[in-house]
Amino acid sequence: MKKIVTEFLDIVKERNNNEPEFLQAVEEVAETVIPYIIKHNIYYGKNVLLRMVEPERAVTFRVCWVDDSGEIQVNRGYRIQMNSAIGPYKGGLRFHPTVNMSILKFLAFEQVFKNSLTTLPMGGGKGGSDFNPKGKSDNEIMRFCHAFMSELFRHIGPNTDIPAGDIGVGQREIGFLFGMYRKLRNEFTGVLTGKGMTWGGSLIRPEATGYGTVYFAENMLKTNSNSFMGKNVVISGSGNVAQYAAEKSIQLGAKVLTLSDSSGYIFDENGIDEDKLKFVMQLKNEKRGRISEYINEYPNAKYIKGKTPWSEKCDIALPCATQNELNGDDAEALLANGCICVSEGANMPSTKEAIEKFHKAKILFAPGKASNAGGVATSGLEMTQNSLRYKWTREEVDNKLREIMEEIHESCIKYGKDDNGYIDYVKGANIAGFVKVADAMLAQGVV
Ligand code: NDP
Ligand code: 2IT
Repeated sequence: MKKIVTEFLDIVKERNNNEPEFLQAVEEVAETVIPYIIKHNIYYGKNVLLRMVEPERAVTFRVCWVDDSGEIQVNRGYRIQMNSAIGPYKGGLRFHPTVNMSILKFLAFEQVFKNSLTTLPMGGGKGGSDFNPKGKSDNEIMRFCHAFMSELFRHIGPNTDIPAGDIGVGQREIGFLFGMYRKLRNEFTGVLTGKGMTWGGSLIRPEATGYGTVYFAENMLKTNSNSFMGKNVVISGSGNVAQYAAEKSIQLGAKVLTLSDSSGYIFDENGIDEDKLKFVMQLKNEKRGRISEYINEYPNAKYIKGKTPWSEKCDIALPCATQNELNGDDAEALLANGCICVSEGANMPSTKEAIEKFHKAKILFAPGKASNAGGVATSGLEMTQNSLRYKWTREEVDNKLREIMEEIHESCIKYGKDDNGYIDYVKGANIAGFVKVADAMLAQGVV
């Protein structure tokens, strides 16, 4: 078995040897899915996984724009169209200086499995740019987004590829991107999700990833007759996902102790309550400030510069910032402090070593492709509402989101429960995600 996995990974490595994040994502999937393929004749010998690691299409393009001082800036734009066997490509756009092929291919690959898990008909894709939105004026953001869409528009469409937000892309950016698409195509369609509420957006989409991550964790805790009530929660990040993971944790009776950004984290031993979270949302979303400014408003809290929050004592950890932000040592610290549940809001935030330690300690661990799927699932609900030219209420969308998170949890149990009763959510999510896409690919032949 090990030999077949190694041989497969050697082929992928040879083709993509300068793409470490992509290889990391593929390795995790291969180790859990190949043993399943070997046991199931319909998939064996068809090179299905080998087909799935090759993007159906990958575009890169030049993005030129003029900054506020009149200087011409050049960035690189990307869209990876990974797999469309079960629906049009769907996945976010990331604007961050670290964006490259490896990062976007790992995200697009994860997205294929995640979207399959949502139960909705969406293929997988991802895109973005090495553009750094930090410190840019609203006008610069607008000019960049317009320039980016003036090329991207020819590759996407409501039945082809439907981008959304990710790191550095929120409702402001989606607005500018949508405006240029609408102008160039002379069409008002649901080509992007995460839109504003007055122009086709869905209620609960802004909250969905963070809420979903907590709903998934609540489902995991339920398998041990446990819940969020009275628990201490440590969260990383302070962007879209972290903010709403914090909000839902508080609503379920937990105490949120930390939030962070790439410069450091804040620790509030009295808990970040609803009022304090409102302050954070204003600070991050309107003033576009740094999390360190929290202690100016709440001087009893501490700011720990240059560190991640994983050494703080907690029951539940929700990594909601970025890939590989939680390593083996961090996992050990969490376990030593009695952490019983880790639910990933970010994509691939835990390293391979960290996941191995969580599994060895048999704690509840959910990989992002299962636990953060609420965001894209609600994007799917936004697409449905756009097609119906209709709008569901908050309660309707929230109920559907809860149901979807519960179904994803069930799928993970179906394929991930070991003989001794431990639920390996990584294995469960990978196999459940794979089966649906593989079945569609086999039905459609070699294309
Ligand atoms: P935002 O841009 O809103 O927030 C990102 C947060 O993560 C910020 O606090 C940012 O801090 C921090 N961060 C970013 N890069 C790094 C880094 N290299 N090291 C440490 N901290 C970092 O993004 P989102 O909240 O939307 O996304 C967070 C994660 O969730 C990502 O992994 C994304 O792929 C994933 N995700 C997002 C979904 C969505 O719907 N938005 C859906 C599913 C997953 P700073 O300001 O210092 O950069
Ligand atoms: O990683 C993700 O699932 C997202 N950034 C959201 C994608 C989407 O299409 O809503």
